[in-house]
Amino acid sequence: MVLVSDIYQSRSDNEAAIILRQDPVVYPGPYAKGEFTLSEHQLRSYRKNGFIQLRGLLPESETAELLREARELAAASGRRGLPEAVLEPGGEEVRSVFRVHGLSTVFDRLTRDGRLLDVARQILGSEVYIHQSRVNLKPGFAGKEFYWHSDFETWHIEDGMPRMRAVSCVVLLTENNEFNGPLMLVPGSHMHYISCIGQTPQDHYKQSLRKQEYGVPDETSLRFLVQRGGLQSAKGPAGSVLFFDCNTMHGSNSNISPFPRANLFLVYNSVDNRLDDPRGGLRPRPEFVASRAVDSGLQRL
Ligand code: 6CS
Ligand code: FE
Repeated sequence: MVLVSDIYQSRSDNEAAIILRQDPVVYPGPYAKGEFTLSEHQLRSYRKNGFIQLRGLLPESETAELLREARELAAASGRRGLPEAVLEPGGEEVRSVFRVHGLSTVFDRLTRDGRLLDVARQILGSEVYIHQSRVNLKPGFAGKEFYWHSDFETWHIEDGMPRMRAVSCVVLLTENNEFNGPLMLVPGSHMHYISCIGQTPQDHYKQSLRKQEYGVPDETSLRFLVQRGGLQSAKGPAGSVLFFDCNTMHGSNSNISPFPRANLFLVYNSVDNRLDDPRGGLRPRPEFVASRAVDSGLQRL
């Protein structure tokens, strides 16, 4: 099938463009109230900024266990040369491990934990499944940056995600501070879609997960977003949890401090927003980066 028009067109023209968001930020639905759902006030803040950070959502003892699990997984998958283990550009250190909810029962359970799942369902207004999961390790001295991007731009073009109806849940596994390259977000940026220039090469993910060069917004658009919304960094102690909309512009600096910065990402997508064909004749990315083989929503624990 050839798509004649795509409301979120990108990487198909040689000019950048800014497109207004065509989708709700918070979807009405059957999961608006639950044990761990956000308050009205919190939800309003999420809707306005495109993210919300909850300090101390997970207790220290639990976070320490998750960090241990993440490190073991990184070491084991790096040693075995699994495709899920992505190395730092020009280095040997493990940068990210993907599909952690498939590799570890601890992370699998966490995806169904009410503290996270209630919020994801509340925001997306439906049952949800995991589109992508990963740990970003950003080791001290060696962890390289993640340049500015909207996840949705990549998921729409490279994975065929139809609409903006996914939310990333980030569990801080170590403290994130001003020294170790915390995530930076542009408040309000989720309301604009930055259409990027450049054609995407086949199997782009092999390169982009180490260092992204396509699907990168232009400087004029970034300036526009930051002038409107400013910047915020997601600093906080381990156990804090950040929920951010799939179209929120974000990035992070490299970590030249001695302190490692490890974060777990669970991306929830609505079951009503399952993946289509990628745009521009691209081959679908592998299952460990973009899940297609899920038949039903997550069962809450
Ligand atoms: O390509 C992806 O799906 C990923 N790339 C980045 C830089 N962020 C989100 C996602 O993990
Ligand atoms: Fe991202």
